Amino acid sequence: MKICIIGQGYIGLPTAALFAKNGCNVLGVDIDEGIVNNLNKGKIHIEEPGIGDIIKKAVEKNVYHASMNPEKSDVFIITVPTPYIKENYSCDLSYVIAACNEILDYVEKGNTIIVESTIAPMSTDNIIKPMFEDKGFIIGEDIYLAHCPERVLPGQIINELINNDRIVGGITPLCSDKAAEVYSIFVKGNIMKTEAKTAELSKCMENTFRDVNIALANELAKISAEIGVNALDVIKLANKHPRVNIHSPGPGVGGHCLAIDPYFIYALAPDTAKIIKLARDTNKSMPSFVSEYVEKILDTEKDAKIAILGVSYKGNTGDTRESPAFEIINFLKNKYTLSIHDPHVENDNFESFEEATKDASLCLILSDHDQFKNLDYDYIFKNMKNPIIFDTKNIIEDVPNNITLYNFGNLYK
Ligand code: SAJ
Repeated sequence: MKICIIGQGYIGLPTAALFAKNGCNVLGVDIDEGIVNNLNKGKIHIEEPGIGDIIKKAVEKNVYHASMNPEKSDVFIITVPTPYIKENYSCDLSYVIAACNEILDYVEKGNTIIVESTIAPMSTDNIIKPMFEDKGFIIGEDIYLAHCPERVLPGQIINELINNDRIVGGITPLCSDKAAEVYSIFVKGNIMKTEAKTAELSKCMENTFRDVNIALANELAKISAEIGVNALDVIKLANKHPRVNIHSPGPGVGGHCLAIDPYFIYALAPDTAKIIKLARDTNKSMPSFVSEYVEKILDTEKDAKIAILGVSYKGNTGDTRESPAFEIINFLKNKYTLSIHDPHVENDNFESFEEATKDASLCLILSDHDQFKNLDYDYIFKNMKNPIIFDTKNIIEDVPNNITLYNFGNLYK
């Protein structure tokens, strides 16, 4: 089976890798020439365990190659980004539409077309389906169209692509059957067939569920700071209830999914989606909440140096999309000297851990990288001007007596 995957990013590339590993001939299409050239040499551009080896072997065996243009294939899968439009919060389908236009000349009778990108409910029915109908195809008879959202967690993509249950939302039942056949090539989880619009809303709601729950945890952190209670203890204790699972407060919600997908629902029903919007607003307020506490912690020390530890939104990855760290940096950069260190993100302006912490009055942890979980406290004590740590990711349990630790458990101090 020949599979053409448009978009070789965080989802498209691992998906391509698994199809290539499981007997398919895969063409990975991307608009970035540098990425395409590197992929054809077996070099990947994302930090994700397991993918590099599979792609390298697939290139050697000639079952994977990358290109800037699609080719005739049995299956086309679209995995391009879907940002939101800032003015009205609606789903920006421009990359998906461009990808559909790109493949239109290559689609033939019998082909299956799958959109994996997260899209607002009704997008497949109202916008994507007509594009193929205008070309003369009858959906469900000539070609098969489905929305099949991915549900994988970066850092564990290979395992989750194989083992997670998969939603397959066809325009017709036959479209669902055809898409399910495609995923059965490597998916070991259940493949659940439904309508496209149900698949679309399910995916958006999964991420909204998490965003709303994180907002609740963030609200708890703010309430606790206000009334003088340890929020982290509250979470630990409340979560001993068998049906309670309060999430973790943090510096804000990053990534290309949780920080965006809830808006797709809000844009469709703004008067009704009240909790969804409030949760977004609460999570978006966390960078300023954290920055205000930094000012309180540093009190009178106006030109202090702060070591920013981590800018990626997710621990142990270099993924900085929608990371709240940048907003915090923007808040603080005019008042303090900032020195940024992130072992997973390449940036000429970033510094080593040693340089960043030298003479700093505060270590501000904004990413939950393993490197920050067990810091060398003796070194920090000697290297910093004032050995104070503000851990916004709840990753440090305890510190020696000569170090001051702030987290969401003691902001009222
Ligand atoms: N976060 C908190 N508190 C928490 C949990 C997370 O503040 O208790 C923050 C993280 O620090 C991060 C953000 O939320 O900034 C999002 O991180 P995440 O690890 O929860 O999720 P993503 O965005 O990397 O991946 C999500 C996943 N969806 C769900 O867990 C419902 C993933 O399964 C989806 O495939 C992915 O979105 C996607 O592509 O939609």
